[in-house]
Amino acid sequence: MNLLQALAAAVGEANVLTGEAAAPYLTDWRKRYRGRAQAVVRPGATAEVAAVVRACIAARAPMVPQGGNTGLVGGSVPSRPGLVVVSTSRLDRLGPVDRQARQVTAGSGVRVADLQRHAAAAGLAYGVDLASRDTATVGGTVATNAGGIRVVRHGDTRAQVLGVEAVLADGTVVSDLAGLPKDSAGYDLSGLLVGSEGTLGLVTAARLRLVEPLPAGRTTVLAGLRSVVDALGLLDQPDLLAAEVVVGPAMDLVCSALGLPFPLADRWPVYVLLETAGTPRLAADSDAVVDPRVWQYRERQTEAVATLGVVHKLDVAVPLDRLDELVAALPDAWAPYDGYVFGHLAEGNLHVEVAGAPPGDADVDGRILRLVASMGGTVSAEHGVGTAKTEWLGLCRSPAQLAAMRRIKDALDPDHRMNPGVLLV
Ligand code: FAD
Ligand code: LAC
Ligand code: ZN
Repeated sequence: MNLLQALAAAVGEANVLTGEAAAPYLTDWRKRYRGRAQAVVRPGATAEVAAVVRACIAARAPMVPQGGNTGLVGGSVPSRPGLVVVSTSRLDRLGPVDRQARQVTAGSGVRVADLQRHAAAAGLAYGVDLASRDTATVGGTVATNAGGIRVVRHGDTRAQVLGVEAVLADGTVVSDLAGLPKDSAGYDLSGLLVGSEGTLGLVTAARLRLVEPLPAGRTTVLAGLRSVVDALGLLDQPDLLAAEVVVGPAMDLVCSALGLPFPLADRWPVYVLLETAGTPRLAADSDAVVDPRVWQYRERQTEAVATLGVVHKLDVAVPLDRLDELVAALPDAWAPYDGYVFGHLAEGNLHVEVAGAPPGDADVDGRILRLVASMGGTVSAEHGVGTAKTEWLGLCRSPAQLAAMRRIKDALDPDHRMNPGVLLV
C-alpha cells in the first residue's frame, strides 16, 4: 500500500485531498507562506488521527497539523515539500457543559466562536477571545497558547486548559480529559503540549475551564492620550475586562484602509480601548467615546495592515515599566520603513507591523527583536515561533533552555516528523 492508499484506508478516500482540492490548505492566512504537500488528510476521530500518524511513519512522511490556518508565524502550512497536512476540521465535537465544574470537552477542530456560543447557551463563557474567533480552532489556540483580548481578565489559553488528548509522533494516544482540578501525579504532559505548535503531537481534544459571562452592562470606551505612560495609568480600574492599545499612525491606517470615520475629536499619540464592568475612571476632559462599536478600531488592525501587502509582523512583549521606552525607540529600529503598532496593553504585548521592507530582509526584524530582548522582553508573546521566528528564539531563551527544549523534542519525536522547521530548527 502506498501512502495515499494507507491514508484513504485510515480516513476514507473523500478525506484525502490532493491537487486543487488541497490548495486552500497550503497557503497561510497572510498569503506570506506557501507550501507543497503529498496530501491533506482530514481525520474524523482520535483513532483515525492515530492511523494517519502510523501511515505517515510507515511512509517516512513528516506531518503538519492544521486547525483554522489563521496562524501568523508560518507554522500551519508545510515548510518543505513531502509533508502531509493533517487538518482537524472534522474533529469538531463539543461535549456537554458541566455547569457545576464549569468545564467542557472540545474537539481540536471546534472553532473558538462555536465554543463561545456553546458555553453561552449554558450560561457560562469561554475565557479566550480573539479577532480570528470565527476560524481559529481550539487545537490551534492550544498549540500556540493564544492570548487575545481577555487575558487581562481570564489569562491566556494555557490558563483555560485542564488537560488535553493528543496523538504523539509515534502514534500513541495520551489522554487527560478528566478535568481534575488537582492532580500532581508526575510530568504535566498536557502542559507540554500547550504552546508546542504541533511539534510534539497533534492535539485531538481539550478539557477546558469555563468562566462567568462578561457583565451585560459593561462599558467600552476609546480614549485619546498623550503618552504610553498615561495609557498605563488607566490600567488601575476596578473590574477591568479589556485594555487594548493603538499607537497613533495605526489608528489613521485603520480608518483610511477600511473607510471608517475617525472616532474622536482630535488625533493623539496613543489610543486606549478599555472595557469595564462599571464606568471607567477617565480624566473629566478626556477625548473619549463610549460605544461598543469602537472595538472595530482595534480588532480590525490586522485586516487594515494586510491592505499594505505582506508586512513584517512582530509580536513582542516587554515588562510594563519598559513599554513607554520601547514605543519611543521603535521608529529608529524600523527606519527607513513605516511601522504600525497596536496590541494588548495590560500584558505589555505590542504587535509591530513593518511595511515596505522586502519580505526576505530580516535585518529590520533583528533590530526590533534585539531591542525588545535588551528590555527583558520576548520575541513571541502570543502568536508562537512558527517558521518565522526560529532564528530569533535565542534572544529570549538561554542556551540551557534551548538545549532542554531540544532534548524534549528528540525524546518525543526522534525522527522529527511533527511539524519540521517549526519552533526548533
Ligand atoms: P493554525 O493556524 O491552523 O495553526 C497554528 C499552529 O498550531 C501551527 O503550528 C499548527 O501546526 C498548530 N496546530 C494547529 N492545530 C493543532 C492541533 N490540533 N494539534 C497540534 N498543533 C496544532 N492570536 C492571538 O494569540 N491573539 C490574538 O488576538 C489574535 N488575533 C488574530 C486576529 C486575526 C485577524 C488573525 C488572522 C489571527 C489572529 N491571531 C491571534 C493568530 C491566530 O488566530 C492564533 O495563532 C490561533 O491560535 C491559531 O489558531 P488556528 O486554529 O487557526 O491554528
Ligand atoms: C491582534 C492579533 C494580531 O491582537 O494578535 O489583533
Ligand atoms: Zn494580539
